[in-house]
Amino acid sequence: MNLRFGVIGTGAIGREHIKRISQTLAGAEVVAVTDVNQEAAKQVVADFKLNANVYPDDKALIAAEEVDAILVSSWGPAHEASVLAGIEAGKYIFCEKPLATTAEGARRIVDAEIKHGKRLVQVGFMRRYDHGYVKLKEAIETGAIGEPLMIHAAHRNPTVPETYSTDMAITDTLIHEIDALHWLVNDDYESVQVIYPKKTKNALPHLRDPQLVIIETKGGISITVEIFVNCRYGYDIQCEVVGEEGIVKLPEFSNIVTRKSGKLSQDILMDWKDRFIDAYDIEIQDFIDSISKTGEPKGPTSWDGYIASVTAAACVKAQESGVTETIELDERPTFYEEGAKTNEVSA
Ligand code: NAI
Ligand code: ISE
Repeated sequence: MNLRFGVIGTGAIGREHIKRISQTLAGAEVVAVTDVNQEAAKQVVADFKLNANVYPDDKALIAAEEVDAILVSSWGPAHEASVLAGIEAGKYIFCEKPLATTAEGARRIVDAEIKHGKRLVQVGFMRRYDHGYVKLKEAIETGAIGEPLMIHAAHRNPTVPETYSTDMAITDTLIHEIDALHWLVNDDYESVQVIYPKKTKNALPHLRDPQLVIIETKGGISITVEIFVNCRYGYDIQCEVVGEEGIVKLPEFSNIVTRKSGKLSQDILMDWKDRFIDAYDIEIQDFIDSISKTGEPKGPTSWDGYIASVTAAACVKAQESGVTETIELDERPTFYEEGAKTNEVSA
């Protein structure tokens, strides 16, 4: 039987996910949608010829009997309330990043899920499903480059809207690296510092851009991430892991090579939607298949969402203080250890 999705938030990524669930993936369908902009919700039903009900708000959609799973793709600050209501109703939840905009909010979700006693939530950290990142992790885990010592990463967007603020470089953009990098090297974060290099003339007056984030792990790995959201030339994600015996680096996104007018060239992607298109498909297919096979999602957990929210909060503090800030996590509940199932709420 198909997993029946209700989608909360039919903006940019909500529409992308609705399209992939209804046109590309197997084992699921979209049966309900809602958006504070009701016209946008109705439009998506018409555009993708969905056989879906339009609900006035998230509460009504979550309560609907035909909805097995909710997909939360509203604005970040609205995520926590929808996820908590979804857990309360015992529905499966695929939540776009961030799980919650505060560490306390993410912890409330963790506690609610543990109390429920079964995993319901998967967070949309799609890089864990990207072919390049999976290959990097394999190389690290098989010892191909020896002990990892450093990571150099970059997250560049051609441009951002006027509403994008300096802290969003962390909470909206770096959050992907925050999740992917500790997962890559299987280590915990210790501390963070943020440096502002010379500002680009292409950034609006209110925005510090670029930014350089320096993170130390508990195991002693030094990580530098450049965030540059007005780089103009393209959407560019770079990641290089330097080990004791060698280096591994993310592959460039494959594209045809053109020889013309005395030039050898290759197009660079301009949009995040294209760079991770396969990873988005795979993460949601995994959510659907895991629930069908085991009754639980097995992708990035609420605990991963909590780690990201705590780390993002420390990074924002470091942006403001200009000094090194520590990253302090609660102890990982046994509920989120591989294979563990318990409904004990950890302190
Ligand atoms: P968007 O602004 O295009 O769409 C958000 C939609 O949610 C809007 O239509 C808005 O009216 C609606 N909305 C806001 N609050 C709502 C509420 N309480 N109930 C129902 N609808 C509500 O934003 P976009 O780019 O689609 O981002 C949505 C979320 O997805 C964000 O959390 C963002 O960080 C995340 N995202 C993740 C990406 C990824 O690579 N994994 C890429 C882009 C966005
Ligand atoms: C956007 O919200 C995303 O999540 C994209 O994946 C990211 O690359 C971009 O910087 C964010 O604004």
